[in-house]
Amino acid sequence: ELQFPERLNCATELLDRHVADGRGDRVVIRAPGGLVWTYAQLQDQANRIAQVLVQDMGLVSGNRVLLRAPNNPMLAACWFGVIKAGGIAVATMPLLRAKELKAIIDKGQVTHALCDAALAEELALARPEVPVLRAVRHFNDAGPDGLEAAMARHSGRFDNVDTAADDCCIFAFTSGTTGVPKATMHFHRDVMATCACFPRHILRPQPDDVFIGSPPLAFTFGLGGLLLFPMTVGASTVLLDKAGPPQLLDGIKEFGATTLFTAPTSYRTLAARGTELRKTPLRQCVSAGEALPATTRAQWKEVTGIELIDGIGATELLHIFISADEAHSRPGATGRAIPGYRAKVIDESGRECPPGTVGKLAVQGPTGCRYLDDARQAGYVKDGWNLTGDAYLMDADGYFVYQARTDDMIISAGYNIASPEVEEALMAHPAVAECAVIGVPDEERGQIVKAYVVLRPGQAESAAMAQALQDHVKQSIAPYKYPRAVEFRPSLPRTQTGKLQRFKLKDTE
Ligand code: 3SK
Repeated sequence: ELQFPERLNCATELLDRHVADGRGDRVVIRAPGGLVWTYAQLQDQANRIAQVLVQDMGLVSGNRVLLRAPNNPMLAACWFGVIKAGGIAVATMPLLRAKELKAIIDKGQVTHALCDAALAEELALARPEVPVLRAVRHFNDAGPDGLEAAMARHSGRFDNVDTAADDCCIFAFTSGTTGVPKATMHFHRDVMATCACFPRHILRPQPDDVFIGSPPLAFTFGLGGLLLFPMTVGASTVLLDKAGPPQLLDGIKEFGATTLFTAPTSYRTLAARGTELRKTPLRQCVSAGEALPATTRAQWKEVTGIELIDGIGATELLHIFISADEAHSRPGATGRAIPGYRAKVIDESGRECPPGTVGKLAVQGPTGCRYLDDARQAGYVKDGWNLTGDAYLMDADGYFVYQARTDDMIISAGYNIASPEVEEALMAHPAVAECAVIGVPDEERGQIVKAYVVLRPGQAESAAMAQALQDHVKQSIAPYKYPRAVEFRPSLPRTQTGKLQRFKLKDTE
């Protein structure tokens, strides 16, 4: 079991410790345009920001600070500045609009904000409606009122606030795939526990590794993968403000990245140019955020020679809790519970299912769900186990095989059909670019399987194409799983982190 001292500030452990131990000259962050910061420089910036927060903006320990920026070095410095000052970092997705920012500020009772000048507009629109937000500074702003001007008036030295290990330091908002946002609260010790699990047991990064990826730092997948995990070993990270597949590919080449964090959709697009990656130092590729189809894993291995590291995490548990390293991966399985976590599959009455039986995933470990003032807490944590909302089966060797989100299991004429399995079968058809499968009400069968399909460019939407896709599914998996209805769409609804929002399709039925 992980043990932490009673007093703990995770910025001391992840940032200051490197400088104190003589690693201050190592590079920690690179960004397009040539910006390079060492650990000592990041510490200097974060110390100045902490002083601006405390001395100029009146922050006291426990205040909540909204952070709003694309992934860039100043966002990372602000995150550490808030933590050093004893505040609670409330990082927000860059694409959020005023209405969504207002909901977060209200829910989190956010009193302070540090915002990239390029994204100031929506926050300014929200501000008149959220009087609780009393102090805002903009960064990446050369003006006299910008954060940088205020930072220049302070020294690069700051004694971190003496926080308790179980003082809150992060509110991570999640709308999940259902659309109603919740704030998950995480302590300083949760941050350190996360760093002691997936990176230590699965990724095992080296100090010379260079991390790169697409998830925003506002999504805990990105916060861990692109900031905290490289810093556990004094490695470096590349922060890209735009991180679509073309920018990732260029970034991997330009910065000599070794370690990639992105989602299956992005791996599928990158695979088209994957052979170019064989000439780069890229050696580890982590996939999470949504289920990884076995076809995507196989395709990536074939074009790059690299075995994907799959994982399932949750904002509620901060990061990944089931995974397997390259040597222990099994096609079709996410992996096993990472040391530190326990996982099991339970039935409707909470009893553990025998191996091979589909049920609800339940997880226990050093991190766990604490919603801020939300009745949904009782549904997520039962008898000390976190119910993630995923349907899984566990095999006899303790490997967990994803089936669906529990609300994405379709019951049709008495058959249990997992949406992702049908989607995977459809994705293997050469005409299909993306697809989503849901259950729709049907008088005779209770529900029928319906597929929404985005075709590849040059493919024609027609009844013959729908028939071809249905036949293809019947030949790939048990015929009763084939989509009895097929609808073509130009695109599919996704969250800002790329997760498919099947509920939006269900709402249109
Ligand atoms: O799988 C996810 O959605 C996730 C969420 C938070 C942190 C990490 C991950 C992989």
